[in-house]
Amino acid sequence: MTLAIDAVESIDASESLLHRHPANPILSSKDWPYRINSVFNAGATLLADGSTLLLCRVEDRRGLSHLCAARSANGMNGWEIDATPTLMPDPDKYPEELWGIEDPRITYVPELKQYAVAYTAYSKGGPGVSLALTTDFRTFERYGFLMSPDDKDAALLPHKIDGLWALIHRPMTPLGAHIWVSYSPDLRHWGGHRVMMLARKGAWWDANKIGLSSPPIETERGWLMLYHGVKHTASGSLYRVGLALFDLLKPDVCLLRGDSWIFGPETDYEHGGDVHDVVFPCGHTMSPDGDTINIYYGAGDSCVALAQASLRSLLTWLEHNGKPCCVSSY
Ligand code: BMA
Repeated sequence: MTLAIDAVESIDASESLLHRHPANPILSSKDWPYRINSVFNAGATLLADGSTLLLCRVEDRRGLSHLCAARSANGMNGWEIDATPTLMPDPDKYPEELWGIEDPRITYVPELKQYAVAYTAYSKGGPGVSLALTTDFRTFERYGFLMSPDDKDAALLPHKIDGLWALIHRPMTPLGAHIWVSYSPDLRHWGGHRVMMLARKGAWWDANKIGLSSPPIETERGWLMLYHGVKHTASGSLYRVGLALFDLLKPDVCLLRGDSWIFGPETDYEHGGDVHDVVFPCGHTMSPDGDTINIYYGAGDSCVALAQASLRSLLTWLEHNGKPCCVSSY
């Protein structure tokens, strides 16, 4: 009995882990300097001067997406949005970008002194993972398809592990959509594929389909990952966010995984929009206090919103509520 009550209390505590910004949604189509349908699923990073850059997925009025940068001194308001698209699909040179580019995740890579942007390229054969490097979010060096379709929800880890770059991604397989990690000596040739975490089955909130949210956060305890889970219901898909922790040196080893989600659609802008009931973080920044994480998420596939969390509280919650999870065979 006591155990059951404890479990309920710890699940309730999760509701206060992420705090929505009162000015939400912080960016929507009406803010855009040119005519668009929607803006959502933004990658995020701090620039050298401490300002925040969001690389937003913008859907045009044909239904195809490109990326556009918005910059702000405090990461909350006063956004300066590029007057024209920042990174357009380039299907003549990169045929995999035929139907647009989506859902960027940004990692600053000190060894390269560049930002690595992993994004979804929507090819005729389905979505795959592409990479571009940039120093200024004005010019980009494209690496093309890293992972062939169907694959998405990718981010590069910020440094090599055992001499190899590591990319987290989410291939679709006949056995489900699970989170994997792959390795490369040069960012071009990828191998050593390992499953990091499996989608659960049945009624779970993260059954059948999971994917990385924003790039993992390196902590002393391990790589802290926010991930999305998709529940298929009679009225459509329900996107929520959960927490897991992975070994720093062996990222395919899941040290802890929480059972309950920590963030899900609750407000009008999350329940409504072009796609109902979606919260979809693709980026975060760390505040100067070293503890407050600013999590930028797409809401309802229609706008960008901000929620803040304490890194220490996320880790504490996971230590109390998480269990080791093992991928015994795949
Ligand atoms: C996922 C991705 C996201 C989108 C979400 C909800 O599969 O395509 O870009 O936000 O679905 O529609």
